Amino acid sequence: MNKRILIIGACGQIGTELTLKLREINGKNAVIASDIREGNKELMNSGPFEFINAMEYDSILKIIDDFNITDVYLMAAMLSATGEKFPAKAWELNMNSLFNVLNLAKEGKIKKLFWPSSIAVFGPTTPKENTPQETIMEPSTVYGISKQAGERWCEYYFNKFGVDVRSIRYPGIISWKTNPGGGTTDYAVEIYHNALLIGKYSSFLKKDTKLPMMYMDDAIEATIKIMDADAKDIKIRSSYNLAAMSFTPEEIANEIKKIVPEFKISYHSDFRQNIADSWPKSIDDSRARQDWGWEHKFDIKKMSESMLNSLHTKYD
Ligand code: AKB
Repeated sequence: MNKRILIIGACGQIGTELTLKLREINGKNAVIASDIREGNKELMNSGPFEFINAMEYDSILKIIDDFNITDVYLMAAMLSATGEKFPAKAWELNMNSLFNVLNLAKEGKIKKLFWPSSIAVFGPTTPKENTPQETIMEPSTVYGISKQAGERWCEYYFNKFGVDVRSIRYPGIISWKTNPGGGTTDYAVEIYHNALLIGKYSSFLKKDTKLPMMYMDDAIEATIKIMDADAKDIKIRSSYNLAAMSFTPEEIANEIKKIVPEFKISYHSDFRQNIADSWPKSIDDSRARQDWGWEHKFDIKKMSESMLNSLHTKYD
């Protein structure tokens, strides 16, 4: 049977580009985009779209039946910074949406499931440099707690019910097509927009706060690669560490200055500093590289050139 894909949360930062790429590969009618709100023009014009609330089991089931869906990507979630403002809502959305799709897979309604985890599963007691796949995990944010619990449930559904669920721990994702919303790593996207629009940026993280990051093209490639891998090669059914680069606000500002010499940065940290301080600085992703051939392509230089070129064209 041909692959038929449903993306829940298709209008978000990663969902938008994932939908566009999967449509390019599989054909537009094989990929159903869904969200509780409409997305940008490019997304909305690229193929079929359905309104779905990720917390409503019956609405997901209806679309799965109507479109003979085989694979689901659950991209809807409340991220770290917003999660701290609305803890109960974050828990409810992040957990209920996951249980909905895990149960649909358990009941044989879908064949394969992608669910993103995050570096937020780690906490202040985790080793900060080259954080191993298996290590101390004591997340201190609601978002991180929901992702860690989610990982345990994914592994449980695989072991108990044979659910083919695959997951990666995304670092901060940097992209130009759609803005992120409510994350702690969002500064690394805003900084490029502000550099081009007003030539300056006020960072909400301190200048030496190093975090693991990845360019969107690499994130999309990893997501599609883990879903295309042979089931026998997916040896971790909680979630894989994934990495590309790590940098601080000061380092990214210096990279931007090479292209926009008049760019100025200042630092005024807020509540997101505590969140960032609880996360790893760099990640050991050797298991993903070994098991299903993960390789990143973008470093900070290549990413900065691509971001500024693309945004320049967008704003012109
Ligand atoms: C966030 O900052 O909350 C996210 C993440 C690292 O999962 N970008």
